[in-house]
Amino acid sequence: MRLAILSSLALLAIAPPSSVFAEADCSEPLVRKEWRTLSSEEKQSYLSAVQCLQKTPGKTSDSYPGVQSRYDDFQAEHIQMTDLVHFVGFFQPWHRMFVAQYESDLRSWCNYTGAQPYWDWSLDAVSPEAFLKAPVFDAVDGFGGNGPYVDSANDPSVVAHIPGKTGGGCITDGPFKDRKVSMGPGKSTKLNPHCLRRDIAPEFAASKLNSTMVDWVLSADNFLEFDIRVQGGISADAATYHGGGHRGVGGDLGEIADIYSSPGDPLFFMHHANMDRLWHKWQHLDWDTRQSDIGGPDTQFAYPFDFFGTNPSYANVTLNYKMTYHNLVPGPFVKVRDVMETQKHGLCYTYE
Ligand SMILES: *[C@@H]1O[C@H](CO)[C@@H](O)[C@H](O)[C@H]1NC(C)=O
Ligand SMILES: *[C@@H]1O[C@H](CO)[C@@H](O)[C@H](O)[C@H]1NC(C)=O
Ligand SMILES: *[C@@H]1O[C@H](CO)[C@@H](O)[C@H](O)[C@H]1NC(C)=O
Ligand SMILES: [Cu+2]
Repeated sequence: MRLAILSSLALLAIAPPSSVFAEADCSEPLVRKEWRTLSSEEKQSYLSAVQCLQKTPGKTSDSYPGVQSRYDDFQAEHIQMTDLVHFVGFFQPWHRMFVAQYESDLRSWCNYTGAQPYWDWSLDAVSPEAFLKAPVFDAVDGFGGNGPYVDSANDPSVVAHIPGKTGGGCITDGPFKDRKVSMGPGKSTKLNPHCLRRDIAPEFAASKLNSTMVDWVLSADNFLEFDIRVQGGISADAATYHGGGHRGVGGDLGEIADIYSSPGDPLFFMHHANMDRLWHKWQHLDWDTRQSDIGGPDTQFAYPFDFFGTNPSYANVTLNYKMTYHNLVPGPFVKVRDVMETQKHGLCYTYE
């Protein structure tokens, strides 16, 4: 990021005054593509880069004892920040930068030359059967599939029981089959090596991730309304597409369903890239207005109409709100204003 910003300043200094800042800043944006449109070779190079990041030394093990790799820096920072960055107005800006840093690290530390792909789950959520066959779950050209069925109906550790869950055990195939997830479940950043579990809930996914849901979310006419639709409620019933992706794949027991430790499943970044694509799409339906439309509370659950039955004091998030990433992202903070556009201020990507 710093390098990109510095080089863009250098470019500005020599560019004619009439040049458009966005072009000087980012003339060749990375083009993020849907997983199934990538060639087998492109899929393999992405999956290898993720595995490489999981072997690259981390930077934050002094703060988070469970960190074993650069990949783990992301999981740890998410665990640490969960209660500050979900059900707040900067939920989407925070995750936009989080995914962009991941993409940047895959490229700079692991020689990955592509963009972060995304998973358009609405293409698979056409039926429960189709969802189970989603290309992202492929054992060779994907992230592997479900775990074996584990009955969790009476498991007290389950936060929300997801109807129709079909798995719950350790994944049995794919490139992450033998990987030990370093931290989680839950809030702990202590080292707790464990297998990656998935607990796919195909009916739930088909009802929360289908194109009707996407169209409804995209039809919101201001950011606050859009964001509330994206984030949904806490219960399984009240989930929308954010919770639908996490719990449609993670069910009762999967890592990705854990609001804290979910980045332990590499599909987290595929899901969040798609959510970022939909925010980008929503913004560009009315770019003049929406490039600067932001809102919602800076404090978890503090929605004005008492959406979640709580009533903490709060301020509304503005473009000047400073988001924290500790040492994950360069610099002491990132302003919301700097991530409103995906081709400015060091961000440099778009969506196909
Ligand atoms: C990346 O490429 C450089 C130059 O070819 C090489 O020295 C380095 O080992 C590669 N790194 C990884 C993680 O593959
Ligand atoms: C599609 O999503 C909508 C909104 O969540 C839901 O009401 C509907 O039942 C879903 N359709 C199917 C076939 O699951
Ligand atoms: C935050 O914004 C909402 C919606 O515009 C408004 O109703 C509310 O009064 C604002 N809250 C504060 C603390 O400014
Ligand atoms: Cu999150």
